[in-house]
Amino acid sequence: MPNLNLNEHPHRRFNPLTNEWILVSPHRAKRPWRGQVEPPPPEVRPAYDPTCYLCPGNKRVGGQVNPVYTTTYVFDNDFPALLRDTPATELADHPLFRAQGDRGICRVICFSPRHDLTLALMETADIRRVVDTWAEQTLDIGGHDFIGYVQIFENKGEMMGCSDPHPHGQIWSTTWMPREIAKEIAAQRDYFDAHGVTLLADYLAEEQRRQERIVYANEHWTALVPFWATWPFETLLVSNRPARSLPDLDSGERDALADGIHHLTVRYDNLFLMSFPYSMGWHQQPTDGADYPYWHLHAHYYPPLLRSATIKKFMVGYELLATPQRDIPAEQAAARLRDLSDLHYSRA
Ligand code: H2U
Ligand code: ZN
Repeated sequence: MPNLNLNEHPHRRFNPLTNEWILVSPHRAKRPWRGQVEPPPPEVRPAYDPTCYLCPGNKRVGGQVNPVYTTTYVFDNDFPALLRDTPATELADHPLFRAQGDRGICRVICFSPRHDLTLALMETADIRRVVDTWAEQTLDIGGHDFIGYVQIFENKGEMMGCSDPHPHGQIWSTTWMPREIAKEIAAQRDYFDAHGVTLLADYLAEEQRRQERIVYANEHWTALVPFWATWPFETLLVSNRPARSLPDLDSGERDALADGIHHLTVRYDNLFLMSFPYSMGWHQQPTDGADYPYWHLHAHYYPPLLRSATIKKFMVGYELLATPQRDIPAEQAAARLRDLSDLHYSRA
């Protein structure tokens, strides 16, 4: 038997953060593919849009009016997925029909007053304001006794279901640990118990040694395509120090994070010469008051595009029914992102 070649042979890779396997089929990346697709014409947006419900001074769908804000602005979601005062009672009259009332706080964060910007186009000093707001909101929402986990995220682009191009993100928080967090708690705890260091600290050290999947790094942050990436251009943004949460970060680490977000999102836009869609979000230690020495702060970026501005990776039959699958190996995706310019294509 010849040795396994990860660039040629179908194989599976293990995701140690979730304890799940994914299927990689590198030989299929060579399969025929018709034609080059032209990037869509650049979307020109005004700095202020009178019909946008997130622009400063405008009326939201729920009837509230935004202040004439000049920096990052947060408001309570007018259509929250969770409410603060739901009865917490459990319906457990049959083990196969369980339900539990849940409570939470949901907010919307406008990254900038400018309707026409995205994180990729914002000044690094303004991205730093977003980082500070994420940290403040984690403390504020997580400070409520009934909140166990604060999930910060951004849906970007129509393809990811984003409802308004005005740059914004969201926060949903719950009393309980959501599914992905529960998986990462178990995996990071078991690793820390066995090795005495965080799983991501050991992983980062090994990625720094191998230099195959790192897209961008600065003094405090590393952006890489994880060995076990599922989406074609998925990345993980990890703090070099095992900080547990955004509020833990000192000023230098926050500036470096803003720099990391800038460089990663510019490269994403430069990949297919478009405002690159993705869902991203932070995984930080829960806020239920327990101790999480094993938690290592990181963000996941999940972009849906595969080959061009319009051709996306479908997570369909096999992925839904069996296990996620990808074609281009993580190393090739990382090399493509790494080799892109640091200068946004619209400014080049
Ligand atoms: P997206 O990030 O997926 O675009 O969602 C925007 C959120 O903004 C969505 O949760 C909220 C919606 O409930 N929203 C308001 O709170 N007020 C509004 O006037 C419109 C949208
Ligand atoms: Zn707007």
